[in-house]
Amino acid sequence: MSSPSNRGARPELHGTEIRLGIVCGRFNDFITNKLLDGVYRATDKYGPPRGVITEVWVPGAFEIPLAAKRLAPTNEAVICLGAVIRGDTPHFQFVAGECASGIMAVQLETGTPCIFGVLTVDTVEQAEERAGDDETNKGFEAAETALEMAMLLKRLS
Ligand code: INI
Repeated sequence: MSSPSNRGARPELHGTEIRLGIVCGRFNDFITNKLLDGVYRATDKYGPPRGVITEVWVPGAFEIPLAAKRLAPTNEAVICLGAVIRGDTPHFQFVAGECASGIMAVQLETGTPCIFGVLTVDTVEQAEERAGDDETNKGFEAAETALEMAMLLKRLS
């Protein structure tokens, strides 16, 4: 229950019993591997154990929503990791936009939270800033969001 002093605060995360799936894009894998490290740092802290997490890889961000849709029915949250770097890629906006709207569509269709851990940035430097070795890593944050949403939906069911 929330009281005025803790209203809106993130609940304590208990991930031990959560069935978690991860979809990771291989494109720019020098970044997505670091996001994945961030996810596992979070799950090492809160659960679930690494051995029970389902991790799959897809070629790039554009393929993430379809794999997330396969994982959604058997998991309580799916973390989607990718790195779309504008650079001089003219179809950046198509890849990033379709990935984002596809992930949203999957979570609304399936009822399983699908977390947007996909970097959409202008430069490699910006991507590296968001994929560091601490708890500001976007993969770490995506895992926290996944656990919070899975816990919330369990409570509301
Ligand atoms: N995929 C990414 O994950 N990041 C990118 O930056 C990217 N760029 O720049 O093109 C990218 N393209 C591949 C795309 O996701 C698909 O794998 C490909 O178009 C085949 O469907």
